Amino acid sequence: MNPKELWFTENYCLDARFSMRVDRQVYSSKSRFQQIDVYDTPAFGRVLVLDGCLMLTEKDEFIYHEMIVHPAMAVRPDIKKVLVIGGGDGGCVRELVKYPTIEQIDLCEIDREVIKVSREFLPQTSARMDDIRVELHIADGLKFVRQQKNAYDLIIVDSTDPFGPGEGLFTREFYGNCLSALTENGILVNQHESPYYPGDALACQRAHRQLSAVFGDAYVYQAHIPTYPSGHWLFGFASKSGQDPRVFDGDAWDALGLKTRYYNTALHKGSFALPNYVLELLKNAEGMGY
Ligand code: AG3
Repeated sequence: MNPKELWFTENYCLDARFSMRVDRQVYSSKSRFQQIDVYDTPAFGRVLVLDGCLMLTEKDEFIYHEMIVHPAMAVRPDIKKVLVIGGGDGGCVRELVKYPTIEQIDLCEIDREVIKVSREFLPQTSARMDDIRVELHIADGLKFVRQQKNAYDLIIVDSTDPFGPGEGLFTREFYGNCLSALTENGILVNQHESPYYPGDALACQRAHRQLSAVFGDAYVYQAHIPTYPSGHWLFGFASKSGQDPRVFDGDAWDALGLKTRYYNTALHKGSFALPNYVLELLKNAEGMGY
């Protein structure tokens, strides 16, 4: 490696890491909550890194943001009020505003700097934050959701990993408060970590265990996100009415004519078909003692 070259590396575990070459560092600062870095990279475009963990790249963020939003919207096209917890980069909001039927989007982000930096340096992701239906709340999601009762048809937890500011968003208490914050048939979708490297797999199991304990049935679906640890990422889907997210009207969603680059209704169904080792991991999680 040319010693003059600049690289960003994320450690996936003690024995594996992932690197991308950096053209230049665009931003670097420590907020009250975390270290925020933005780089320009030849392979992935501009990238956002929080506390050394890669949050998004311009090249593949569409996969994550489409997959955290559209499955729930296809299952419940009548969703009107949405709460996004985290998500200060605006990627979820960008996908949500594609639905004219959504009336209100509350975004609860703990770190106002993330919103500021995304607005300034990540226009592709943050461009729709100014939509008239979007209201920003700079607050701790854990506390915010505690005060909401029967208020949202959909809650999307677009958090960091379960360390630092994101930790509380993987707890039973938080999921319990989400349950009370949801309307009758309300849905919760969360980013559910990767099943692959041992530390991530454990986080995945914990999330699944807590979510199932609170909601009863909790479903898990997957996507391929090249720049997240192992490239294999999971999402959680739980609803107040125990709705099976594999059963939905695909033609109705297609008839909306929305433009997506990853999500489609055939993939929606397939995304809930999990590899055996992941099924086993999740099954074992349900019996875990914490
Ligand atoms: N939130 C989930 C990112 C987790 C990535 N973890 C990691 N690189 N270790 C992404 C926020 C995008 N709105």
